[in-house]
Amino acid sequence: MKQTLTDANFPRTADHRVYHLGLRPGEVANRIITVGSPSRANGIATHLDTEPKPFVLTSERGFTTITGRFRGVPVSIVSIGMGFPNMDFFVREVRECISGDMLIIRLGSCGALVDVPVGSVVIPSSSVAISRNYDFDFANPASTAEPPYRISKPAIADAFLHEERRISLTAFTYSFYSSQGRQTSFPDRNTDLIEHLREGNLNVSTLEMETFHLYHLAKCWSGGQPGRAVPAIPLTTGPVRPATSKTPPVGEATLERPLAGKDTVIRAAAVHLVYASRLSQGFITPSEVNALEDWTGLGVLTALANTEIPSDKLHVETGSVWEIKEKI
Ligand code: R1P
Repeated sequence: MKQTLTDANFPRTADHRVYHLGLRPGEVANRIITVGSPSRANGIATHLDTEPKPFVLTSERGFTTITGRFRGVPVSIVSIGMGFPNMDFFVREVRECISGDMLIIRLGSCGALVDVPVGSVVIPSSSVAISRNYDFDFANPASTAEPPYRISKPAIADAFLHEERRISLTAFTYSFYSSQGRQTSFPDRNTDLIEHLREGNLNVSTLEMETFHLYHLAKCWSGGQPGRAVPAIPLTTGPVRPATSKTPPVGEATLERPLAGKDTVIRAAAVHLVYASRLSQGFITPSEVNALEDWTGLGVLTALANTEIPSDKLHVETGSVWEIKEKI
């Protein structure tokens, strides 16, 4: 930690940078692709416009944000690492840096439980969470009536990306190993987990580690519908209150404005790249990864750019890193 933080409730630096992503208002756009690895983020960023030069920030905690324009539309690409805690940091901290609506698409890798070749693309319309049950005694399974794993109700994607014919269910897991049914040296009591997930009433198609939490938080923000008033947050230093359109540039003068804005939504969807087949045990090759990430990255950028956000639900451009300044 290099800079002094204020406010234990929602830590930020004096210049309004959030604690873990290191961003401040004006550095992250309303439309966002989130990925797991910096190399995927950098590859997608090659499709951004050259003007203005994309802004790049890697935080001390390893989150990388690249913000620029795609065919003139402001977008950010954020690499968050792995797992739901990092998804939680990302959604909550970015929410405090953006006024208006947020469109988020996760472009992530997964393992497939359905019979598709590696390199396939799956668009999940919903996701269930599989969690390790800490009340189960893994060392002495006979001593408890608890199940070793718990499966939640589904969380639903926003309809802006998926289409009816592409409906599939993904399972989000807390571990790459135990709750994805992988066999390691630990007594994880998971040998029948994959079969259970493939059964008719669940019919899970992919396994990964972030989508459920993204869908769940997006729904939690607004119930998926406009109309929810943003509550006041009890911060001693006040939340970052970035400006919306027709307001002064981002900075001290904007800090008295409402956080995020009234009646805003977070719309979330995901695109899953099948890196591993849990049926054939096949794994994608590095050259297939490059081609697949490039093709889907361009597709996701295009989908984001083509999805409308009302002009009064866009973050102000003046003072942002995506502002196009006239050359003198
Ligand atoms: C595990 O290898 C990681 O890959 C998948 C999982 O969800 C987990 O984060 O996604 P990413 O490729 O986006 O990181």
